[in-house]
Amino acid sequence: MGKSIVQKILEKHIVEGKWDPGNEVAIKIDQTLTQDATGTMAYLQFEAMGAPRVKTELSVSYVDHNTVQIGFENADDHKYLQSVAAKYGAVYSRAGNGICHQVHLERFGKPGKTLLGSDSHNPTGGGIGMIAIGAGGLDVAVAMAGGPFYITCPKVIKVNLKGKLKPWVAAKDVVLKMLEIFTTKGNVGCVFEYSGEGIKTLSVPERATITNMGAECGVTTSVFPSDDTTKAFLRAQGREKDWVEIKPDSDADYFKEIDLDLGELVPLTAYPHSPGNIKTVKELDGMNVDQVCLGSCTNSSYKDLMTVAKILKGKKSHPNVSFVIAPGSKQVLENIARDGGLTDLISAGARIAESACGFCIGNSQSPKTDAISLRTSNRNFLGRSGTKSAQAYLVSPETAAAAVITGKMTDPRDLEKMGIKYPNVEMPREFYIDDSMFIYPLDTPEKIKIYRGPNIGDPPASLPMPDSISGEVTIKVEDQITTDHIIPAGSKMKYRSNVPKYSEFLFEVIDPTFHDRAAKIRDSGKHNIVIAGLSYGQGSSREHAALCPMYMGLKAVIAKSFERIHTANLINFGIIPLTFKNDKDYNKIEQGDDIEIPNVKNVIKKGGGLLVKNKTKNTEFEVDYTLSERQKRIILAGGTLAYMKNQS
Ligand code: MIC
Ligand code: SF4
Repeated sequence: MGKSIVQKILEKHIVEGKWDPGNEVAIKIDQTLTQDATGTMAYLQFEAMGAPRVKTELSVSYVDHNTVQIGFENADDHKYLQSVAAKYGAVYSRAGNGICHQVHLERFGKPGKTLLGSDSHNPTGGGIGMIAIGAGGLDVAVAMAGGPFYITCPKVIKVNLKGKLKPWVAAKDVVLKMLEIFTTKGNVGCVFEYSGEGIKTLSVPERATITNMGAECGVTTSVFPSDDTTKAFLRAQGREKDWVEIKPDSDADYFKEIDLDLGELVPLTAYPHSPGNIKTVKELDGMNVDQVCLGSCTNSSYKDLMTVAKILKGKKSHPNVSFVIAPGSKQVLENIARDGGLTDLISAGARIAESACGFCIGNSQSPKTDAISLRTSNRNFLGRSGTKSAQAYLVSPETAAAAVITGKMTDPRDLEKMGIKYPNVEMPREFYIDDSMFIYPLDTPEKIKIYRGPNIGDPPASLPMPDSISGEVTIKVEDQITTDHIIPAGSKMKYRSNVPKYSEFLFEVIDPTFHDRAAKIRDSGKHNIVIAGLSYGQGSSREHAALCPMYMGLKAVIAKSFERIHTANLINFGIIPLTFKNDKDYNKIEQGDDIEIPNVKNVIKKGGGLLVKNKTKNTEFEVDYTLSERQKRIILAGGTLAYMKNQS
């Protein structure tokens, strides 16, 4: 039986275990990336590990999330990251250079390599034929220190693309269709591998749009082959030498296969408040739009922005629409400027924001109360835009451009009726390249003093697993709780390096009283326990969704199911993820109930079933835990850092 691309790349990187979908394997990581919001903690953890230098082929530290710099906190973090990168051998990408995933694709991504990133949209690198996986900062720190990364060997789903997209239908619509088919739950442990004749019609940035938003389906990653299109992209980036061909064997073995005819797709949108809520744009035709945001790591490439620029050439943005653009990178901004696109966008009334995450993370451009906001980004969770009552719809750049003109949700194909022709934007044969915003590490690390401003604190220590967990259900939540629900980003994100302060915002969007109630329980010597529905911890890789709960004394989450990255983060911080043996037991437990999980330590050590006693209701029920031997040792030690300390 032949091999898929995923199997080919992973087999070359496996250092423990073997290719066996469903079982844990450890892989060698060639490259890492961090961004500032997760990077400060990752580098603090890296420092705590005591490695003298990063041991990967390449580690890049990007600054792209917290670039607003209201107050000293962001600037302190940036300076810390710059000094720590120089000392330990990482490349530093300065604020203004662009969004980590876009920049990495342009300047560093290499087909066939593994890339671990402390950001859930790291799979963007799959567009160039990498196995690019998102993880918590601590896992990335371990990889930087030369340790392997542990994953469940994935089940590979082949997505056979046929035909060609029609004019006005975009790569974004492909991935929105994937979300309609696969939804945002239940794909844990799978990888999407794209294949078929249709891939030839998609450029690398279009492929990257598709792999980027695979994250919303919950798959471990998504990957495209590395072919002549990849080669042309790398040539245009002055990096043809980085190209290698990567394709599956013709008789490769897949877990599942689906066909997707590109020619049959239509413009789609994800309506509030989940990227999995899919409708056609036509269905919402005529809905008034207040804001249009073009950018994010999903849709901010040269092709995306030039397409919108050409559609808007000579037009003006509708008076009711606030239209903002955050270009994906300095390279994108510079190239659209040189090719005239920037002038057309400015002339149409676009508000040009910094090349950074910006609006996508609710860090700026929060829309007005009850606004309808059309965004080319990847997440429309409740409150993520910074305005709780706003309704965010995820769309393609083409659909975004149509709304800029009409002030309404408009199927972009209808622009033809207004005499606007579909602009066929060619990929540049050669990009204008300027790498001056990267700072390369020095060979004299001893000369570098690490900068630590008052915003930089030490990562809090965790406690080992007690004999029994005894505490209270601090909060009971529904299905599909995202890490944005658990700990918000936006304006609060500047406290990422200050865990006690950041913890004040835990579950804020659902229940602002959570923090004070949890503190009371913790300070009375009891444990906090969270009860959740399906797919708990969707969305981002932010380890603060586990680190801050750990700081508040959380020891267990009992859910119907969990998402991959969040599960790993909980384990990394000594919190045990438990699943109901019988989902109906979810209905028998309430916020405020007194809970005991007796003998948890011994059961994890020796094996056997775990029982949860509800002392308030005088009932009990069984729970499951799926932990490898390594994960059991981590949980018992109270988390990865404590475990590593015990080892040395
Ligand atoms: C996101 O899109 O939610 C983020 C902000 O990029 C996060 C990372 C973070 O919270 O710092 C992600 O996707 O992992
Ligand atoms: Fe940045 Fe948004 Fe992409 Fe997250 S999803 S990396 S916040 S642009």
